[in-house]
Amino acid sequence: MRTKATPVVVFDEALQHLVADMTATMYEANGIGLAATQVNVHQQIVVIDVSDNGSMPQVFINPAIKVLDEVLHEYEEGCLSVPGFHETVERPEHIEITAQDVSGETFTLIPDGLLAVCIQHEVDHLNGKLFVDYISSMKRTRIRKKLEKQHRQKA
Ligand code: GNR
Ligand code: NI
Repeated sequence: MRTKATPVVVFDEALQHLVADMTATMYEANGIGLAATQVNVHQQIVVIDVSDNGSMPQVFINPAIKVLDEVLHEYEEGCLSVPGFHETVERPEHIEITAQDVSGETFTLIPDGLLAVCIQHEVDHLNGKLFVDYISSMKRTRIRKKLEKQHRQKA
């Protein structure tokens, strides 16, 4: 779960099978996304379906996120790898994602709403990060800043 995924370099039939397996696993688990990391494959592969009826599977291979501005958005996140735990996470709302599809074609899109949240959650998995670390580190930062501010005001 902590291993960093490496880029996919070969776009072959085995990759198509892996993507199909990951998509099935995501649906079986009633998840809206799955990173290869979660099935112990350490390659940069993400599948997502944020549609209401599980009819719009999307594949992101070698995804790269560009944050477009400083606007943050809060969302109550859960994770198949951290069952039973939910916590509000703050992430950039406006991002651009560049990735490759299963045949290696590069595409760019500006996701909104849940897709923007989910893709960031999944890219964290690829980097060996879980949303729980994220919140605790944010909470740590928030507390530290608060303490620093109090300290400054006393001085
Ligand atoms: O199914 C999932 N739901 C979810 C809800 C809010 C934010 C992120 C997610 S992803 C999660 C599936 C999962 O753990 N993917 O890594
Ligand atoms: Ni997750």
